[in-house]
Amino acid sequence: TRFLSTGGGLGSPTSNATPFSAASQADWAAKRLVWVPSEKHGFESASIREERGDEVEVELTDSQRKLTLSREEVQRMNPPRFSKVEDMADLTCLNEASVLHNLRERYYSGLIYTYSGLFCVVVNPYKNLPIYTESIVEMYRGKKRHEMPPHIYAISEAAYRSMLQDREDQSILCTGESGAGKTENTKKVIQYLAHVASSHKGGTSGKNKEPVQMDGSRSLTRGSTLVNKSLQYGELERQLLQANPILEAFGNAKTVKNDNSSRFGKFIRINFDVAGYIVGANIETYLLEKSRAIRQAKDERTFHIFYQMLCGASEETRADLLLGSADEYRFLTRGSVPVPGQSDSENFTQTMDSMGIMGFTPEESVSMLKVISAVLQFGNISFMKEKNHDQASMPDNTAAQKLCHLLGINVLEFTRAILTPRIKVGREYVQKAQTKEQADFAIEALAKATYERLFRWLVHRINRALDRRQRQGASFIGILDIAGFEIFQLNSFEQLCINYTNEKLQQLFNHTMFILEQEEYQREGIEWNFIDFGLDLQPCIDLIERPAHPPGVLALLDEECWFPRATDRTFVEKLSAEQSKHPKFFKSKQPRGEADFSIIHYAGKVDYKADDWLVKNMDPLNDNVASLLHQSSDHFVSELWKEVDRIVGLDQVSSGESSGPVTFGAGLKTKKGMFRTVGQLYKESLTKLMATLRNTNPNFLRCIIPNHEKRAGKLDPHLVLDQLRCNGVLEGIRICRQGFPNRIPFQEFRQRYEILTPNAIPRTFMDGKQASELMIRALELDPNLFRVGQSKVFFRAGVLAHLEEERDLKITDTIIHFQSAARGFL
Ligand code: AOV
Ligand code: MG
Repeated sequence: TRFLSTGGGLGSPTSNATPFSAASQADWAAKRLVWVPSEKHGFESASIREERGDEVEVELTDSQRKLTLSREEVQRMNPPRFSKVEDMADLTCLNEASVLHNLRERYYSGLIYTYSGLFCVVVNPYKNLPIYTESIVEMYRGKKRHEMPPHIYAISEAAYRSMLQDREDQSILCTGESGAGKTENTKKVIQYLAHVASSHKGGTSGKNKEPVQMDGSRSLTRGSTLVNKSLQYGELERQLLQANPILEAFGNAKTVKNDNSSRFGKFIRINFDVAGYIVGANIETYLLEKSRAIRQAKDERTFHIFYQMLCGASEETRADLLLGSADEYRFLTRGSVPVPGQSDSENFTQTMDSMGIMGFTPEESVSMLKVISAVLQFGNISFMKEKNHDQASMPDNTAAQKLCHLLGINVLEFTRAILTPRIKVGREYVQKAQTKEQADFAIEALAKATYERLFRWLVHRINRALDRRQRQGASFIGILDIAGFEIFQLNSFEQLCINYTNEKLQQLFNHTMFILEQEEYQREGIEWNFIDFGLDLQPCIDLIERPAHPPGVLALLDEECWFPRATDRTFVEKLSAEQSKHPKFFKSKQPRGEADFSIIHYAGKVDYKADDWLVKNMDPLNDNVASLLHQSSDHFVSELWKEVDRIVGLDQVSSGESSGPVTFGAGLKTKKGMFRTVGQLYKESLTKLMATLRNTNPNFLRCIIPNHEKRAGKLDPHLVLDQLRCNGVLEGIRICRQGFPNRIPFQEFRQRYEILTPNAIPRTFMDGKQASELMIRALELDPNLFRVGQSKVFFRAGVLAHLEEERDLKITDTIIHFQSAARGFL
């Protein structure tokens, strides 16, 4: 089953291996090898020379340099029989160094997937490995997890089998930092399921020997439209595979970290009937980064579809959509930024093809593009400050005309709605002139809202295509692709939301681990009170989501949004006052410090800056323009704007003294019943997601980025360690260590270690459990170091290393004995 390593090597194993290669068994025992911290490698191999109280003198294997370290800095190395283990929970020395070493060794051999107890860890190879072909899908089909090397297919298969056998819904949760491979792996899960669970006749025959490219994936398998023509799938499966390319065109963008970065989170739910055939699917999305539609950072782009349209649209379409070139649009801050290895115009054709397969009508596609063009056009409207007063004016209305043409609204009405909107004062409406800042703000908000509504429509439309109501779903597998913890220098509202999500997901993981461990111990009849580590995360979660007594961050933010004269500053003050005693909360020390407050998240301390949080949470819009759009003569546009009553109008917001911070207050109370803040909406969708996930059997995939240069064959040890810490792998191992992580079936235990207890077991037949018990008695192990279950012996971390050592010495002795005996004989 080592096929996954053939041809997949990521670098020359010999060149990469030197300081960390697995020692031979003899070396390991004789030299007492350990791991010591190393700037360059994370950890490097050394041997113990002398132990003095709390200090240890070691000699580095590589340079023979001698060092004296404190005992905590030295981590034990696993015996060679544990080299490149597929499940790190099987390691007997469970420490950071060994985990890193194991991942690294495997990575350099092209083995990117590794289990760590309940987790599957995958390190982004940054190159195409031959491990996702149709024949490999076939190899995993019907196999149990331990029968095959670790793989995303093994996870998918296990989820699928467990769904069919136990009738339990499943989830696969992918997390990791940007560029770690969440989206690529999500696509592989769908590819796998579409293959093994296709209801299409002959679809699963495996006779198709053509090199069929199986996923609709864009970044890895560019240019392949074979999938569309393949007879492999039924219509539903084909459409399911197209959902990703479409979503990626509209929701992904090039960032500094990832050329195809998802700027939204998603939960894809695939429904199956009792026989295990796919009967439909549904996609839920979270937090689209809509601000990208109007502004991009250096070396970044807006959503792919903008460039695709600008490069790929035909002359005729260009004319219809009033398209210019990339550098004519102010919202394309960086003009046209090419993505290495990508052709925007080819991708445009593919996106349009995918939409065709999904069943979009040509009219729908054109309508969407029109709205995209309109989003760009919004940015070209510019205002001037009138000479003698603050009022904004629009000297040139060319852009506004184009915009209104595209959106099917009247340009005069639009101009009035932007420059002098009708605002309710008391019981009456008055027209209120806007300043240039207000008008600019309104335009940006409208452009962002337009794009967001388009995206929402798109998801809805895809769901309509994938939802086959006539066929009843029995159970589902849900795949979550959502950003992991984000810890930047300074963090905003978006990071709070994503970190809050990850806090909840980590809690779900800890809880699942706790339950499963508990069950295993019970099954084996072992007394053990496992601590529910999920409880550890509750204080931080409360700090964010608690509604009252005292209110958490989100509730306080909402409260402040309804409060007259409130600002981001008053929000920070109230939060600090309410939560000053919370153990996970820190108010920034210096009065005008960089950060406003910090939260001790599970993954570490995160500094938040509260600038614009009130605005981000309220997301106000010019409701005069919104209702114009709602009444648009273009059916598609009016459809996008059908829910206008949920909007907080700009009139509810006053931008203090000229350019001062935006404040809220006046008159908002009238709408409070209907309106929901961004924070509230997010909390609700997260609550719903968590409720769904809690009713599933979860499978956790931790994606790891090996370096920040997008380079194959390079693993930055400190970067990887940081991620292992953030994503719970190291914590999982720490929890493991509290129990009895190593489990060996009686038979295996006896075979390997009987040599240590030569006279303990009678030569006659003996039951495995009894034999193991006798052996353990003969070994005189401390009772706290082991438990004997129904089918296995359970050991504390490290005990097996000790047994291995003894076994080694014994074997060496025997050999020496034998050799000298032989010599003597001769
Ligand atoms: P992400 O989803 O985790 O980041 P992606 O799945 O988009 O990351 O992966 C980033 C890039 O890494 C891909 O475009 C591929 O080039 C490469 N890659 C990832 N996994 C593999 C793999 N298994 N084999 C080959 N190449 C791979 V983000 O959405 O940015 O949070 O925001
Ligand atoms: Mg992604």
